[in-house]
Amino acid sequence: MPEIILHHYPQSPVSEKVRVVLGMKDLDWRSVEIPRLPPKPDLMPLTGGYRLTPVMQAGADVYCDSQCIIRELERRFPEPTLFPGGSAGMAWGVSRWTDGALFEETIALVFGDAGRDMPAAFAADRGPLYFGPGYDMAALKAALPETLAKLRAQLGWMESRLATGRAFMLGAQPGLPDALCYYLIWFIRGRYSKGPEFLAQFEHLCAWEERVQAIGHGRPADMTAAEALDIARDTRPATPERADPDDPQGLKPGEPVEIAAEQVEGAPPVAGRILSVGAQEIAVLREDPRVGEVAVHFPRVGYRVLRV
Ligand SMILES: N[C@@H](CCC(=O)N[C@@H](CS)C(=O)NCC(=O)O)C(=O)O
Repeated sequence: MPEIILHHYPQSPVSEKVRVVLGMKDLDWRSVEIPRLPPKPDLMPLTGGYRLTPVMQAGADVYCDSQCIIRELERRFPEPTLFPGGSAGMAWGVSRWTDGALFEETIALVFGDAGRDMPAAFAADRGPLYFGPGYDMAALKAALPETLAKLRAQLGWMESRLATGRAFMLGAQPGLPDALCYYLIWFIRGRYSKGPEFLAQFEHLCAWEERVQAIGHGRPADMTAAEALDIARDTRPATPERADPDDPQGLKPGEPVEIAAEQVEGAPPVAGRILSVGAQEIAVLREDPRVGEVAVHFPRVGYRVLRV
C-alpha cells in the first residue's frame, strides 16, 4: 500500500481536522509542509491548480478537500471507524454545518479580532478568499460582538451534547464529529486573542477538547516536496475506472471536464478527463510534465463539474 502523504502546514485549521483523523486511526504518515501563501509550485503539479490546504497523496492519487481526504482514509483504513454506531450519514451532514456557516463565523472572529495586526500579504490573500472580493476588515471588527453571540450559541450546542456525560460526541468512542468540532475550537483557542477566556465558559467542551487533543496525530514523518513529487512520477494512479449510469449530470469516464471549488470564486478550475464518477466523489486523470499521469479526486458536494 502506498504511504499516505499529507501536504499541509502547521497553522492550518482544516489540516488539524485531518491530522486528528490520522490520530484516531493511529496511522503512520508522511508530512510535506507547503507554503501558507501562493504560489505553491510543488503542489500544483499534483493538483493541477487546486490551491486549498490540505491535500492528500497516495502514490499518483491525489485527494483534494478534507471531505474527500477523510472519506478515503476511512475507505483505506476502516478500523477503528470514524462512524461508530453507523453514524456516517449524520456525521457528514454535521460537516456541512461545521465546515460551512460555523467555519465562516470562526474565520470572521479571527479576522475581525486580528484586524490590522494581520500581515498584509496574508490579509490580501485570505480576505477575498473567505469573504469575497469586496471584503471589509473594519466591518468584520465592528461585527465582533454579533459574531461572538452567534458562536456562543453554536458552541453551546456542542456543550449541551457533551454535558450528557459522553466522553466524545457520539459516545465512548471518538468519531468524525469530534474532529469536525475540534478543529474550530483549536483555531479559536490558538488564534483569537481572547480564545481561552471565551472558551472557559464551556466547561464540558474544554474537558472534551483535552481528550481529543490527547488522541494525537498518529505518527508523521517529514518528507520533502521533491520526494513526494518523485513518488507520484514513479507510480501509476491506482483508482479503477468507474461509471455511474445514474449520474444526474450524465458524466462518463473519458469525458474532458473542469472542476472548480465553489468556495473560491474565480479560481482556475482543474482540467482533466473523468476516470471515476460516483455520488460522493469524482476523479479526473491529468498529465503533468513533473509527475506524469495523476488521478485527482474531488468531493461532489461543494464542487462544480463542467463539461468542456
Ligand atoms: N473545503 C476545503 C477548505 C480548505 C480551506 O479553506 N483551507 C484553508 C486553510 S485551513 C486554505 O486553504 N487556505 C488557503 C491556503 O492554504 O492557501 C477543505 O475542507 O479541505
